[in-house]
Amino acid sequence: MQGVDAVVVGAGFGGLYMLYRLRELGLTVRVIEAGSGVGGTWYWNRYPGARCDTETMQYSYSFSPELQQEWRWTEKFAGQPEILAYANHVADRFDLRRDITFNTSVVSATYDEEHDRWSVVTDADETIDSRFVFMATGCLSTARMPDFPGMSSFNGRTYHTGHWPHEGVDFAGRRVAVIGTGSSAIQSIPMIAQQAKHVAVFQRTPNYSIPARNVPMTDDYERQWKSDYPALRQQQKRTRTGILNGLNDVSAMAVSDDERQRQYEQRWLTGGTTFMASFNDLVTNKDSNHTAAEFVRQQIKATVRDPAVAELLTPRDYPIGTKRICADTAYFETFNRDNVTLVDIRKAPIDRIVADGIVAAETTHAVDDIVFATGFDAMTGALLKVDIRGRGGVSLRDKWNAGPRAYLGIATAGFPNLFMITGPGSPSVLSNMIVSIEQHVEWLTDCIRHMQNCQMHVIEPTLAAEDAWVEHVNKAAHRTLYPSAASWYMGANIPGKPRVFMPYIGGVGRYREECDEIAAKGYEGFTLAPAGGAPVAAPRAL
Ligand code: NA7
Repeated sequence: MQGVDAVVVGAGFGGLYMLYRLRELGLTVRVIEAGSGVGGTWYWNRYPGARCDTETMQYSYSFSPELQQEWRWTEKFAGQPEILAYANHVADRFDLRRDITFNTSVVSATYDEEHDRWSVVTDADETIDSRFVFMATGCLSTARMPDFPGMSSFNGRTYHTGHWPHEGVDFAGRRVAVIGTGSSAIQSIPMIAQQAKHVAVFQRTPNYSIPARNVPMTDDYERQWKSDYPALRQQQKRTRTGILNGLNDVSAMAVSDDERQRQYEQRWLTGGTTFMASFNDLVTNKDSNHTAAEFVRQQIKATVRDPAVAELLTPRDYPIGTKRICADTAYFETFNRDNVTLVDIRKAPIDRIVADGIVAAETTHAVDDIVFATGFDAMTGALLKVDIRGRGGVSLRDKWNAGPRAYLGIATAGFPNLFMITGPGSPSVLSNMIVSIEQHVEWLTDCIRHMQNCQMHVIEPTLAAEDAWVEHVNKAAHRTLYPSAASWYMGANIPGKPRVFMPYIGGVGRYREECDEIAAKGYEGFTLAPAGGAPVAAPRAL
C-alpha cells in the first residue's frame, strides 16, 4: 500500500491547481482521474457547440502572471476544444502529469481513526494511504440519464452530452431526438440541426436564454485585459459572481420604463448572461425580475416565426435566472428551420422508448439517434458516488441523507482532513468556477501551511460551526427568488433527492471575506489536533 500526504480526486481545474499548491507545500500527492486526460468538465462535455458562457479572459487561472500573459484565447467565449487545450497546456507547463493516475476512479475513502489516515481505494484495486483527501470532483460531473421504459429496446444510437464520444458524432442524414432544453441542449441543438436530416426537441421546461454574441478575440480587447490583469483579477474576486459584468447597481424598480427597456436592449445586444446584471435586484425582487423575464419573452416572440412554437418556448412559470440562465448562438432562430420540431412533453410526457423512436402522448416520433441533454446529479452526485466513511464508519451518504451539510462548503464534521473544492455551501455554480476554485485552493493551502506551522495533524469542523453555516446558507437562499424554481440548484431534477438550495448565494466577495475572517481567527469553527493528540479548538496562528 502506497503512502502519500494527499490524494486529490479529479484532474479538472480544481484538481490541477490543488496539486500545484500542495507540491509547493512539499507534500507528496497522488491525483486520481477517471478520464484519460485532464480538464474535468471540458474533458467530458464535448458535444457540438459546448462553450463557456463566462468570458474567457475572466474564465482562466490568475495564479500565474506568466501563464495569463502567454496564453492567447481566440474567442470572447472560448469553445470546449480550446478550454481543454488550455487545461492540457497548464498540466504540461507546470509538469503536473507525473502525479496524475488517469483512467482510474476512486470507489471509497475510509478514515482510520487510530492512525488518523485515509484509506483510498480505486477501481484498479489499489489502496492508497493518505493523510489528506481533496475531493475536486466537480459540481456537474455525474451525468443524469433518465430511466424511460424500453430504453434498451432502442435500435439507434444514444448519447449523453456529458459523455460525448471523443471522435465526435456525424449526424448527417439522421433523424435526431434531443431530450432536454437546458444549457447543453441550447448550445448543441443549433449545431446538430445544421447537420441532421431532422431534429425533434423534447422540451419539458422552456428556458430563458440570452444570445452570446460570441466574437473572435481582438488584439485590442486582449491587450485591455492583459495590460491590467492584476487589478482586474482583484476586482473580480470582490464581485458577487466572480465576473466583471458591469453590474448596474440600482433596482429595476428605481428607473423609468424607458430607461429599463434601454438597459435590457443594450445588454441583449452586447450578449451573454451578464444580462442578469442589468439591475441589482433581478434575483431578489419579484417585480424587477418580472420586467427582465418579460423582456426576454418578447424577444422570443419576435424571433420565432410560428406563434404556437414561440409560446411553447416561452418560460412563464419561474423567475428568470432562478434556473441556470443560458447563453446561446441562434437557439430560438433554429426553431424557424424546416428540419426542427418542438415536442411539448410537459403536457404529454415521454411514455416509453421503442425500437425506432420515442413515444409521447401515444404518438411515436421515429428517430435514428437520441441525444440526452438531461443534465447532472449536481453538486453532491460525484461526492456521494464515492463511498466516503468518516469517524465511527459513518458514511457521507447517510450523513447527507436530508441534504448536504458542510462548513463553508469545504469540510464536513466527522470527516477529518477531507476537503471539497467548491462543495455544497460555497458559491460554486453561482459563480465563475475558476475564481471560486482558486479561492478554495488558496484558502486550503494557507490552512495546511498553518497546520504545518502549528504542528497540527488533523483538522475538522465542529458540528456547531457546520450547523450555523448551513443555516446561514439557507437564510441567504431564502432572501432570493431562487428556491421558487424546480432547479438542479435545489436538487429538483433528481427523483428522491432532498430539496435543499445547495450553493451559497452570499456572493464570492462576501464569501471570501467570511473565509478569511475564519482563518484570521485561527480557523474558527474547526478543531485541530496534533498527531495522536487530543483535539484543541482553533488555536491562534503561531
Ligand atoms: P440541465 O440544465 O439540468 O438541463 C437538463 C434538461 O433536461 C432540462 O431541460 C430538463 O428539464 C431535461 N430533463 C431532465 N430529465 C428529463 C426527463 N426525465 N424527461 C424530460 N426532460 C428531462 O443540464 P445541462 O447539461 O443542460 O446543463 C447543466 C449545466 O452545465 C449548465 O447549467 C451549465 O452550468 C453547464 P426540466 O428543466 O428538469 O424540466
